[in-house]
Amino acid sequence: MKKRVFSGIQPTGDIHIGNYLGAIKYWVAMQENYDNIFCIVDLHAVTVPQDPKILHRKIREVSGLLLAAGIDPKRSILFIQSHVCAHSELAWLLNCFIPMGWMQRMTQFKEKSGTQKEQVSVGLFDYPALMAADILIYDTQVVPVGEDQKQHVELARDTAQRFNSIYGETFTLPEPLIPNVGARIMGLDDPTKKMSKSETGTNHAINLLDTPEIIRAKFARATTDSLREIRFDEKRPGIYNLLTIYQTFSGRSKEEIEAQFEGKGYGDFKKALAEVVIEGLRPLQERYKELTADPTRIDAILAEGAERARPLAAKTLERVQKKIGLG
Ligand code: AQP
Repeated sequence: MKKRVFSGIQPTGDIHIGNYLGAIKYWVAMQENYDNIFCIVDLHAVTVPQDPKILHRKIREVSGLLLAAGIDPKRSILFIQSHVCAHSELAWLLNCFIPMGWMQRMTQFKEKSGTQKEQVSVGLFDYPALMAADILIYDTQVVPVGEDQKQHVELARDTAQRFNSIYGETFTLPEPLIPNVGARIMGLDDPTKKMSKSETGTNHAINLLDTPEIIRAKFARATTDSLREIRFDEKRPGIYNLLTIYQTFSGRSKEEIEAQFEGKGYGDFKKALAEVVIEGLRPLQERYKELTADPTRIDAILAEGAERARPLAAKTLERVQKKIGLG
């Protein structure tokens, strides 16, 4: 029996190389050895205000990018979260078992709500409960995510454990799977901040659909430091982040990269970095163009994915309802 994998991505903003290196790349690689379910989490997206037309378009764009990156609908279930309503229903039930104190410790809520804690939606605060439902409803064992989502996966695991201890064996306990390299790609304009779709700065992120000219210009402007040596030194966040991106796209070791750029300047390194990223993204961009030439194709894949996900989710929900004594 292959282990069950579940992971999701929000259809918000532009998908960037942080999402790719921290998550999507691993989802693609894991397809062979795991039983995979990947989800476009549109219900998570609406925890902050969204323009309906843009959201609808972004759901198709993200789906197209996942398929172009190599998610194979024959081997993996790919679907839109809101098409399987059992996610919301289980989230409600989990809400009734998750202590407020656990939720109040979630760092993503603290970061995203900032100084607006009284104004943001209840949904944003409750985001981890919905994510726990997404994971637990498929008896997930492994959740491949970037570093920023580790705390949420741990909350899902704690919730499963708590529920099981009250009602007996009900949920499978999930484990986060965090990549060794690329788990936390930082912003090009501010390497102390995670690269994020919701950051608006024009030089913050390299997006998967950026043209070669844009990629070259963004890397040329990326923040570094006043030193010269090109070394993997975590105390120098700008150059460290760029070197990590180079490492993941080139597949070379740290030693090989440091030797390659020995005696060279930041300008030369940034040019080489841009080229390796452009070449790395080229096949994905070409496949994306082909796929989106027929807009009905992506919708058909997503509809089929939801058909396959629904009975799996319904089975877990029914099990939970029975344990609680509902109906
Ligand atoms: N900077 C990052 N480095 C490595 N991995 C990252 N991920 C996100 N940013 C980085 C991983 O990408 C997957 C999908 O992310 P998401 O869309 O669910 O939401 P997020 O984690 O909140 O990502 P963003 O880009 O920061 O989006 P917004 O701004 O919309 O919230 C996840 O596995 C995540 O860990």
